[in-house]
Amino acid sequence: MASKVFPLIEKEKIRQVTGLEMIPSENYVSSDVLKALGSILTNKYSEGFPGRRYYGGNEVIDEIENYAVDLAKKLFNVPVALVQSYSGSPANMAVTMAVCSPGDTVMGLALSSGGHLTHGANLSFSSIFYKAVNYNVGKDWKIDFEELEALALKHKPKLIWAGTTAYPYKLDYKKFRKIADKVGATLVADIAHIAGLIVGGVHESPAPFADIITTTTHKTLRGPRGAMVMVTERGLKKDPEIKSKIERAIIPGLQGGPHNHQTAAIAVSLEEALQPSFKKYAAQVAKNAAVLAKELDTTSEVHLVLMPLTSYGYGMGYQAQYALEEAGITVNKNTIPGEPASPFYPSGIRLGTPALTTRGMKEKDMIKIAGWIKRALEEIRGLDLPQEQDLRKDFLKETKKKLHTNKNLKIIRAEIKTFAEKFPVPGIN
Ligand code: DSN
Repeated sequence: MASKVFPLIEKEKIRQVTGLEMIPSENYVSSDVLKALGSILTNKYSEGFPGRRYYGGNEVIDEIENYAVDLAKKLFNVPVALVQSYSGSPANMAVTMAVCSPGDTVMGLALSSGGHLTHGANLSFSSIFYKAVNYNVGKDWKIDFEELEALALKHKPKLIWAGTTAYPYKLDYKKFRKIADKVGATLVADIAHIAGLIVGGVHESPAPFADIITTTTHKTLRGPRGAMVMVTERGLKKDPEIKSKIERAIIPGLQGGPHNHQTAAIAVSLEEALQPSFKKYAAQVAKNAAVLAKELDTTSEVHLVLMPLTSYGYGMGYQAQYALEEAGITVNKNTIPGEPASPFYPSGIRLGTPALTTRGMKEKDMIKIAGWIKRALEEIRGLDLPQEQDLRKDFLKETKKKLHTNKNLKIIRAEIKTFAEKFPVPGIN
């Protein structure tokens, strides 16, 4: 029986080729990464670590995992790498579990300032099982290190996260280190968003400053969905047992058998990231983001742009996401620092260039794309979020319908389709 899934995959392929993928945490993997991911390695159980498995038949799996580990150590210049975490959140859980006891204090950038759920956000394990303290960005939208230091001195966290998901600036790891040292905290750099930029030399590496580094493998690093946890020389000195503590947190603490097809695909992507061409890619990602940001009247030092929509009206994030989607541009609504509307109905959008750059787009293309974005956003003027909370859901439903039949957005979509189809998508074209 032919599965109903395959026609749906074909449908999704069309979406990925004819539109512009601008969610900054997304990317297109190579055909080789896809090949490893879709391989028979998914058939095998391998609880444990290379040379120490619970089940037999893992000779080849050991070779693959050891190879991925060696590549990660080389790429990020660290003495320890673990590649079994299923994704970024489980990796961050494993590190928190290895460093802290339940009830200990963890500190991270507030979600509303561009942090991550696992860094101490409400409703996340990181604030349910640990005492979470959040630091913020200041009026300039940059991390307020004075506040961070004051909070650290007051709350004496066991772990400080240096990591972001919606932050368009570079991070100063030295400043984080100084504060962590003042209070004896373990400094963990979550480089999920910027791993590829670090490999490419666009962003400073946290390896000399952090004790532990976590990353997903599927964002700017351009690998399969997955994650890695790494320990630096400094981290090993601070706690020589930290590697086995993290291993125990991964299994039996949080996970069962590793996803071997994923580990193999990570290895393939790390081989690719070690090629000189990856440096060029990373540099182009940042160049593209800087141009895109400038065209949208803001700034970016990395791969993403955080665009406030306050000049278009009140609480315009949803409306912008819907309008852009109709036009063939995929972005996500996002809170902006000092969010004037609500975290659930935010006032900004987050856009990025990693996926577009993989397709070969350059600065001149960003100028065109910014033009389409601005044209599409004109269509949301007057569609302000109602002040009355109980009207919002219905309003957004109606707005979505209205934007779906908007003629100007359809014209933009056709233009974008013609443009986008000129740029191949790895693994599809
Ligand atoms: N979902 C990721 C992102 O989009 O940044 C973070 O986990």
